[in-house]
Amino acid sequence: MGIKEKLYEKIQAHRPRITRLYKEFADKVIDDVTVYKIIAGMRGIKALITDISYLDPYEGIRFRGYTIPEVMEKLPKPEGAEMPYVEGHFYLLLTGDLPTEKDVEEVFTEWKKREQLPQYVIDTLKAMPRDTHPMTMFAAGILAMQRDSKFAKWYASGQFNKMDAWDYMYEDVMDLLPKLPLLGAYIYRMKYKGDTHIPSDPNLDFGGNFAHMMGIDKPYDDVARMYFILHSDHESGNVSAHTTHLVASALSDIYYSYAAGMCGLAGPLHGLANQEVLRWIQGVMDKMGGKIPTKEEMEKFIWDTLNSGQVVPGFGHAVLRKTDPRYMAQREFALKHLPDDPIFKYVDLMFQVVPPILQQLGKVKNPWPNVDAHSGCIQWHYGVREYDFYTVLFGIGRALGVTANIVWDRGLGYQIERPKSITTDMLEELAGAK
Ligand code: AMX
Repeated sequence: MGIKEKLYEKIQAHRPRITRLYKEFADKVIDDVTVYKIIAGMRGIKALITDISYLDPYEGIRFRGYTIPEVMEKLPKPEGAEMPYVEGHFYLLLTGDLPTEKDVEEVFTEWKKREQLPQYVIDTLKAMPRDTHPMTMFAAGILAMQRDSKFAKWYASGQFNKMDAWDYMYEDVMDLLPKLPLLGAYIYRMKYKGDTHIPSDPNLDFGGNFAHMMGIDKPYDDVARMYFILHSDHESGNVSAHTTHLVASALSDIYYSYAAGMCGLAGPLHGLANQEVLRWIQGVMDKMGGKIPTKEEMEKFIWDTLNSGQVVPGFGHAVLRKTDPRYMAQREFALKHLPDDPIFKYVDLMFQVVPPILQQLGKVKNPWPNVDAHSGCIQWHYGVREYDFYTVLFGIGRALGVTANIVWDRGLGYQIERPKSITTDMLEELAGAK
């Protein structure tokens, strides 16, 4: 059975569960909304459904029920590669089933047919000033492709019906995803490599082809596969996933929705944290004259940062309460491939020194490192040293989860999102503060 048929079968099997919940249990209370949750950005309110991934505070992310080590072990890999096919990971996210080699081959072939970047996207990028932020270029490139949306054309033709909407969303997603490595690599080489470009290789997979078009040798192909898989999804309340879902709930197509999500990812509290970590480490390196600090010296740098009112970047998390398994996956890779890299030595030292200090503060809910404590270090090692570009890498990975999500949103007929807002007066009254 092909991926689309399998998806349809799964959607049809799932629909009665949502219909039953909606009809028979509509009034059941699931969560409390406190004043804290309202003011703290709707923090933690159980108000979204997604089956693509689930974030357990102590265990970290599970993609379709599988932990990161399980995903890395169970998904098919290109010959000689350490990391799995991104194509296979998308199959898992979309259908919920582990792919066979044949399933991976199908996604690979389908994506190769659809990967070409339209000339008008290249023209759009070229028309932008070269000092435009790469995330602005990335979002603009995606948005420009909206003219080719099959979902939007179908809607405009007057034939829209809720039951078939997933089909057109799926087609748009399959058109968009394979273009993203080309778009990312094009932006990178246009901005930072003198506008010299390396054509896509028809024989290379999503991650391998990205490394090839970036112009970086092995094992950067495995770095790319790992990076895209690790960043693919983190359930649906984070800014990029939620924004994509929200915009799509207005029946906007994938191009509008995902471009909006990318604008959210570009914010410093979301996708930019990885570059902050590198900046912090390099600041310390400058002060140390390139030497690796002792444990005591590192402790002093951490306290200096805290005492000057700053946070230690790469540590803590809004939901997680243990070391991020996405951090651990990258740490394992670094221990194997770059154990002597000076930046890795700093990252490693921080792993030992920071958590006990943050614990001493007493207020930090999660003293452990998050994914961003590691990502920049590996990119830097392989020569991607332009910090601004790191969020584009994050964005390419994030596309895998958020697009799978909105195909399912249309499949299950989720409605337009419309929470209610109230005034401060009303909140004070409801809280008994008046
Ligand atoms: N260093 C110093 N203080 C920290 C800290 C850190 N790494 N993490 C949390 N704290 C402080 C908070 O600033 C807060 O202090 P306050 O009460 O004086 O304002 C207190 O501990 C309680 O915060 P929390 O409930 O533990 O965290 P949060 O949910 O409010 O914030 C996060 C989570 C990630 C923003 C925060 O841990 C942080 O700023 N970390 C450093 C930046 C970072 O690594 N961001 C990347 C996050 C991953 C991602 O989404 N990409």
